[in-house]
Amino acid sequence: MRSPFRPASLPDPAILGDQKPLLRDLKRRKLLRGGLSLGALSLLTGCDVKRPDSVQDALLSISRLNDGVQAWLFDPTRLAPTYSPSQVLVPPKFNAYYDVDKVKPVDASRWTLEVSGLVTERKSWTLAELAALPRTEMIIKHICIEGWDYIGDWSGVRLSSFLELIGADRKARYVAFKTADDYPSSIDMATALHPQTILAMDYAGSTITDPFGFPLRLRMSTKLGYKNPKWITAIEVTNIYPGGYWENQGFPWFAGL
Ligand SMILES: Nc1nc2c(c(=O)[nH]1)N[C@H]1C(S)=C(S)[C@@H](COP(=O)(O)O)O[C@H]1N2
Ligand SMILES: [Mo]
Repeated sequence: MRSPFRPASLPDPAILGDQKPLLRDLKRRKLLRGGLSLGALSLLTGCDVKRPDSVQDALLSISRLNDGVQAWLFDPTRLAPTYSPSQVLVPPKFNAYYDVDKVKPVDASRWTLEVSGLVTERKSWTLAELAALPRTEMIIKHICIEGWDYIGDWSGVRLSSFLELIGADRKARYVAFKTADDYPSSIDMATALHPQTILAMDYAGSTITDPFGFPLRLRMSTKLGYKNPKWITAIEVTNIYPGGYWENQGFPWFAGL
């Protein structure tokens, strides 16, 4: 697997200069924010950004990726395609901002989900309480901005039902997440209320395993992989822009394509 985490050795900025037309095009299509740094670019693909052709490969893969999924143009009322059980990849493909052997499993007996912000029920939830809620299952495609995808079978609690349960102000702008591995994330309220946005606990009929976000992770059909936080520990409903791990480094926040 390509590791997207290459913090060392930032390249000469002149190299990106050669890619100005491509960069401009990606910015125009809102695929990159102004501030996408060279560091973020190298994280994005794991490519060696010291080699100009590889910078171009990276940018082209972002460009192609979007063209392939543009048909899904986000619409809060529209459902994304679903797939059949025979297409599901077991186990799923792993990604994080570090390698799989660095995953720190969450201790379910001590784990709680903290709920805060613009909600009437500001309590913490245990896993048993969450597991007792009605479940929804969906077989959807997971698309990582690095240019790979897989079909996965996720089940858990619809985020819209959970927001209703906690008395969330559904006119608020954002739902923000904190995770056990310091990967803050956030989505717009329309996406949070989308029927294919769930707090997932199971994958392909079994409890999600540690690398894939046990005990609780977000799965949405309408956003790229990096908008789906794993190992969630807190949910906040807010009107203050919360940003996110990759978003703060220049990746598009909406990422719904
Ligand atoms: N907590 C946390 N969630 C995360 C990440 C991460 O590094 N930490 N990586 C994101 C990225 S880039 C992708 S593609 C997906 C990968 O999910 P998977 O391992 O279940 O396929 O998780 C997303 N959620
Ligand atoms: Mo990703």
